[in-house]
Amino acid sequence: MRDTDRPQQRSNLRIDGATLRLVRLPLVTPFTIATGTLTEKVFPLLTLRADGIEGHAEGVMDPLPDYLEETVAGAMDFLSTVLLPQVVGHSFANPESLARRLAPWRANHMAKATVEMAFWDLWAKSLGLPLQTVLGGEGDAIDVGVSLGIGPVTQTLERVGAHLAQGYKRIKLKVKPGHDLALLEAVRRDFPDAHLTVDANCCYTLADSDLIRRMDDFALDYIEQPLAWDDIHDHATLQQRIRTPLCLDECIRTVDHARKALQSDAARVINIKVGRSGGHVAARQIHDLCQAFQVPVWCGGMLESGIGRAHNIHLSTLPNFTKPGDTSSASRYFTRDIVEEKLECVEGRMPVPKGPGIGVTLDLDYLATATLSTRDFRP
Ligand code: OSB
Ligand code: MG
Repeated sequence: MRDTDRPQQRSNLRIDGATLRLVRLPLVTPFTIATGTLTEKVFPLLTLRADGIEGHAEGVMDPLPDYLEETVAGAMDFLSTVLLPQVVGHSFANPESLARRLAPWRANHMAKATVEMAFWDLWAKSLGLPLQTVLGGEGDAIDVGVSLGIGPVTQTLERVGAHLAQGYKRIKLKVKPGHDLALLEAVRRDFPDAHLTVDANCCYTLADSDLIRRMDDFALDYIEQPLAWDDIHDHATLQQRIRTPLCLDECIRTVDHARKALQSDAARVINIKVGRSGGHVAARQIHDLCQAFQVPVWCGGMLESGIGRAHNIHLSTLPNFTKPGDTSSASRYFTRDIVEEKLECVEGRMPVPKGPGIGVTLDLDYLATATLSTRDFRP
């Protein structure tokens, strides 16, 4: 076929402006995991513009490098001085070409994801299609569970019961040394049939193998990220010592991490977080690779506002997201969200926001009260 015979292609999208905000939202309930307690959610919120259309995304890094190595302050600087000048004023045919522009820099997957995801929203809107459609997903709603932070066992029992009664399809319990087997015994005794998992956020080592093996007695769907954030090899060793499937979270920041985990049997389930993995291009590649290995995936969360939550929901409609994700009702996290649409579950199912792109719109009045700083970028 000669070039001139090809059907007319829509021209590239030229990013003609960007706004980077730093936003702070108080959390309804403090969230405690093995590495510490969060009482508020502070995050970069990025808007990219083209032809009068806006695309949005948020960064999932924490103020301190206690989940992974990226930080809010570091990301704000990297976005402002390096990433945004590289895309504002430039044209991209599709999200893949934008992702290639960001690829040369090492790591910083969360900061890169912020830009890449905002472009996906922009691009889907320019095509008049929902994000899920351009990603290759389908369906009106997704299955979800909840992630319960560390707290007194009696309080956790109440929270498990309340969330099961609301229809959530899986309960994930945060654990840490000294807050593990007794908690599991109590929860399993009261809820013999619940889909239960634990998430250790990297707080054990191979020296704890015997303790972790005792978790086999509680019929857990999987054990999430028990060992170090950067140690796929030790997880493979641990999987040989236990029956319960391992699920990796922190370890999976790139497609290559996923490949190595799958090839070495270090993960029989993978938690995909688009905001942790450089964006939707990589998240979808991880999804596809897991599918080839017949390894199920689910969509994790980082206590996102409605912007990141909407991205997660759309991604979760891809076919290999066969386990319930962490994308639960926004009202569990915030008394008021920064988007107009209510992202609330019905019987353990989260509806997919309708309309082009991510399908949610900023509540600019409330956002103004939650914004700590704003910076505009022009070509
Ligand atoms: O490990 O999945 C995790 C929250 C913050 C940082 C890490 C994790 C989590 C969660 C909560 O488990 C997920 C959510 O409810 O958004
Ligand atoms: Mg986790």
